[in-house]
Amino acid sequence: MPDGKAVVFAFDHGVEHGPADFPSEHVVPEVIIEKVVRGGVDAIMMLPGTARLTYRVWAGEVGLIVKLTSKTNLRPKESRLLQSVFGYVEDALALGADAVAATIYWGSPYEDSMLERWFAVRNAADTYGLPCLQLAYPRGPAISNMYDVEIVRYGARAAAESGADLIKTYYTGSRETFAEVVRAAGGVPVLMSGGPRAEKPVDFLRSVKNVMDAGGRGVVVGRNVFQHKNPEGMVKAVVAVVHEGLGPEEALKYVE
Ligand code: FBP
Repeated sequence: MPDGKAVVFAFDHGVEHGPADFPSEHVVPEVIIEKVVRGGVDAIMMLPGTARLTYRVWAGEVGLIVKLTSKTNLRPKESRLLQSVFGYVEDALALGADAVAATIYWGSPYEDSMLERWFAVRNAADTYGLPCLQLAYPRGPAISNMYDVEIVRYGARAAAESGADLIKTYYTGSRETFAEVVRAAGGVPVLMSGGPRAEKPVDFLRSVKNVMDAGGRGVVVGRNVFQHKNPEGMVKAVVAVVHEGLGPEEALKYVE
């Protein structure tokens, strides 16, 4: 976006968590996508298959970030620490993507395989001049608290040093700690990953505001939007905080 900030709708949960993640009115992908487009998201991040399925409702309306890795929760627990290939940079290009994305679980026993995949994506994307978003998620047997600032900033730094153009990572719980994450990323824009739905929307908006005040560049949000009864309003509220600098309480007017 011209102001260097972004609100991205994350929509890979049908694979990552399964359809049970969606309230029944949002199980059909086009229904929720129409709502977030109306709400004014800047872009949607989804798998190539989902982008193909829903082309009709987003094409020409919002940006597209094609996510090229994923995993299901149907796998045995230990192999959920690996993201598999879900498509190629050429698929993203054919879909008219503005960027591509891939996850690395930093600290996973499969870190090495995910790095191979990351660099395959990174190199192909370079050929076509596509930016690469890294979902830099610290996760693995040696990590007891994946939201700890030391851990999150380590992941963000590793993302920056592995060539990410944009980093998506966990909120560390406060403006001060998230500022440390932003600093460790050394100038690569950092976006907050939404996380499980907050009981009160204002709490989520507060986190977004803290991220922005810490120097973050926006948010990639899924559940806090599609599990809300008013997804369009939630998107409007997040957009107001990210792009207009509204306070969380003030932005709530869009949700109520
Ligand atoms: P949310 O805003 O719903 O947290 O979405 C962000 C995201 O990274 C999705 O892209 C992904 O499907 C999900 O979180 C993965 O969540 P987890 O691995 O923590 O269960």
